[in-house]
Amino acid sequence: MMKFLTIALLISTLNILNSCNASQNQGEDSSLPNVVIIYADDLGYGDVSAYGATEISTPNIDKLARGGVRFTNGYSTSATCSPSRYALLTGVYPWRNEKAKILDGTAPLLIQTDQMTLPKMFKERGYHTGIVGKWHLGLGDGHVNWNQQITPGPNEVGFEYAYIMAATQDRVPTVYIENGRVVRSDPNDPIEISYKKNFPGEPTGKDNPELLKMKWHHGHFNTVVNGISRIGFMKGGAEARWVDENMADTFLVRAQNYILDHKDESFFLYYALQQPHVPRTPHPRFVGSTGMGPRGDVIVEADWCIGELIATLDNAGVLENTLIILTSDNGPVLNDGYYDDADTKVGTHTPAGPLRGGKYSLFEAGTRVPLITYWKGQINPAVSDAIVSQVDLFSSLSSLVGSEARTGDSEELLKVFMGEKDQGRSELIIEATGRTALRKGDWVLIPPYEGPAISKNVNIEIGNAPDYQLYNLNEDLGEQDNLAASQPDKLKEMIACYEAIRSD
Ligand code: NG6
Ligand code: CA
Repeated sequence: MMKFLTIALLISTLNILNSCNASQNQGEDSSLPNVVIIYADDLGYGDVSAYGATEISTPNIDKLARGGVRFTNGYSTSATCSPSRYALLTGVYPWRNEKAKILDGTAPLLIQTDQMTLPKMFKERGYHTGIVGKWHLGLGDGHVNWNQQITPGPNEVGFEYAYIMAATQDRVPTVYIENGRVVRSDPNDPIEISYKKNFPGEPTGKDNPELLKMKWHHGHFNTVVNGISRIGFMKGGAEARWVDENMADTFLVRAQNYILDHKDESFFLYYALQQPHVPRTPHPRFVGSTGMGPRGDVIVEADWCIGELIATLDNAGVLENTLIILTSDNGPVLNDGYYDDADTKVGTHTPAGPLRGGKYSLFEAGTRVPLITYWKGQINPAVSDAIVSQVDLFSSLSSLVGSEARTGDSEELLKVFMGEKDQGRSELIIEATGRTALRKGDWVLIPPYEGPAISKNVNIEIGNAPDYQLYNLNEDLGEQDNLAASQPDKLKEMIACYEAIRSD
């Protein structure tokens, strides 16, 4: 009897609460949860303690992993940034778009403005949509005037609020852009950008090593900003140039403010962290926190940011109505172009965990990344071995919010992401610097590709070989034993499947 009364009371309270919300939200479906995607840059499968790292501690990511679903077979679509982000936001495999390659800071917008996107889908369902952090999907039409409104960009493909860096931390323009306007721009000190030639009199890493606080190793010898030489040439915008060491805080505060500004409506926030991509520039309060140099320290910094963001959701009273998805755009790299001790101080830490390869690679570590879904009170803690890809978030989140939007490449796997089902995709195409491979069940097929087996600059096995490679991940997670010759039937089956999808 007592129990019945309690339930009855609860129901009537909920009804009252619901009707309050309904009037607040002017008829929108107030039961729709917020969605926050936290997207790290170059964070490897083995870089967080929840995935087995012992030399680095990521308590805030671990909290999400312990309280949510930790995927052991979660994939980005690509082993580099722009293509992975393209797939995340469009639900379309990047190898279908030949322009989906690592983009320069002057590249035009990669997503068509009439294309369906994840933020547009949310918007159609009444959400407010925001992006804070790394964009790297191109801006404008290829002839951007950085001193005027920069368009089209994130605002034109579905984000109502955008506070971004255009490309990467190592590429010009080294400025923040808020809703299409360079922050702190000055008409008396106009910004000019070129990826072809320097502007007369502007210092470069190549000619002015005395200005550098971090030396370049390969690439990265153009314009010097904040003591770090970048890819590409930049002139002007002295006041607008970012201070790398403050970037984590800058983005965090914008993301926190976004949550506070929109906590009373349903919102979708894409929080695209810049860590641990180069140049790695931890804020002084994180310097030395790992003994691994800047790469380890910025992972700890990123983890702290994630903790602060979760605390903001909690304090705003919306944590229990928010699905959080944490993942990375591609696998890890140590030396990606600067002398920052990443390779010399890594010690026994294994950024790729038990996987072979890394960033740029068709081997597993290129695209198999940490992937965690967390929703306090809704998702039960679990470890899932289901195969899921970031390209699936489009159809799955669409299903979550009651939208009909789907794409052919994006599988609706909502129950898998919610930890209610174990069966993910049966197969998936992965991409790395223009090459592709197939994962199907326990098996991986890497077609023959010309070129070096190991990329010399970054010292990573990128997957090139003169013949087909076939691995059984169930028995050989580290992809050491090529079964192409000993398993001809399996090889044939895999090639047929690969070619059928690629020619689709
Ligand atoms: C490469 C850069 C690398 C990094 C990468 C993009 C050189 C030699 N290397 O071209 O440092 O910027 O592009 O990384 O310039 S990503 O994570 O955004 O894809
Ligand atoms: Ca990346």
